[in-house]
Amino acid sequence: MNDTLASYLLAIEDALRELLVAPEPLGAPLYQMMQYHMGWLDTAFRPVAAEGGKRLRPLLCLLACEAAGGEWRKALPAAASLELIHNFSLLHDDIEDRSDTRRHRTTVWRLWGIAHGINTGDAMWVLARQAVYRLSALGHASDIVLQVARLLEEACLELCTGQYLDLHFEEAAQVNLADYERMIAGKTAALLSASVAVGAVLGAATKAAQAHWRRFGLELGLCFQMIDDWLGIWGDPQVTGKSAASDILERKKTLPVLHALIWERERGYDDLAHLYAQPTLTEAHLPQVLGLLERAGAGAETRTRARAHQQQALDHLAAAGGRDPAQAHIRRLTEALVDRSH
Ligand code: GRG
Repeated sequence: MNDTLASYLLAIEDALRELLVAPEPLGAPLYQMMQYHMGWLDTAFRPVAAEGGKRLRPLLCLLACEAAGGEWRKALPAAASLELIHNFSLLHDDIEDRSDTRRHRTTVWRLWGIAHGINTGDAMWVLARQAVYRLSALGHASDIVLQVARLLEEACLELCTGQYLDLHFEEAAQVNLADYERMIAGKTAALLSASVAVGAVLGAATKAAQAHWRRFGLELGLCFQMIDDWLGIWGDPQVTGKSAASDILERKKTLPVLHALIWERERGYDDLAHLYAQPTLTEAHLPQVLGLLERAGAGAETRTRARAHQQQALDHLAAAGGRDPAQAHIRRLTEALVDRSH
C-alpha cells in the first residue's frame, strides 16, 4: 500500500484498536489473543509491530464511501467491522485447515489450543457486529445502519456457504469451473463486495450506482481469489506467508488444479487425478504435480481468467461513476491486483 493511503490505514488501525479493548482485567487475555492475531502483540502479549494483513476490505469501504460522495471518517466503524469479520473468519479457517502459520506467525489455535481459537473468533465476530451500532452516533439514520447490518449479515452467510463448498470440494471426485466460481464468490468475493457496497450506502450513492459497486466488488473478489490460488502454488513463501505449495500438499482443488484436471479429462489422461486420489501428497510428489500443471498450461490459464474478472471489475467501477481522487485510488488498486505478490 502506498503513502497516499496512509491516512486511511492509520485511521482504520485506530478504529480497530478502539473496538478490541478489554472491559475487565480477568477477561483481558481473550482480547490479547485477538490483538496477537491482528499483529499488535507478541506471544507474551507484549506490544509488537507484526504483519497484520493488507486491510484491503476496510480500505475499499472507506474509498468507496468517499468516491460515492460521503465523508470517509463517518464510515470507519463499518470499515473496522469488515476487517474484524475477515479476521474472525481467518481465525476459524486456520482451525478448520489445521494451519500452523498465518502471516508468517504461529496461529492462535496452535498457540493456545482449539477451544480458545474458536472462542476468540466468536468474540471477534460479536465485536464486529456491535461496531455497526457506532454508525448511529456518527449521524447515520437508523434505516442506513440497518441496511449496513443486513449487507454484513448476508456476506457472513455467503462466507459460510463458500467455506462449506471449499471443504466439500476437497473430497468431491469432480468439480467443474462453475462450481468453483460459486465457491469463491461466497468464500472471498462476498465480503469484498459487501465492503464497497457498505461504503457506497454510507456515501449515499444512488440505487443504480450501488448495484455497480456491488458487482465491482464481486468481480474484484473473483479476480483476487484466482490470484490467491496462483500464489498458493507459484508464490514466494517468504512474501505470501504460506508454506511452499501448501495448497498442493493439502490437495486443495484450486483453480490451477481444477483446470489441469479438466484439461487431462478432455484428453483422456488421468495422471493428476491419480495423484490427487492418493490419501496424502508429500514434498516428493511436488515436482511431478508441478510438471503436470505446467503441461496443462494451468498457471497461464489462471491468470487469463483472473484478468477477465479484473476487466469486468474495472467496467463496473467506471459505471459506478464515483469522484476522484478516491475513485482513482480504487482503480489503481484494482489494476495492481493481478500482479500482486501477496
Ligand atoms: C463469517 C459467520 C462467518 C463464518 C466464517 C471460516 C469461514 C466461515 C470462512 C473462511 C473463508 C476464508 C478463509 C476465505 C479466504 C479469504 C481470503 C482470500 C483470505 C486472504 O485475504 P487477504 O489476502 O488476507 O486479504 P490479509 O492477510 O491481507 O488480511
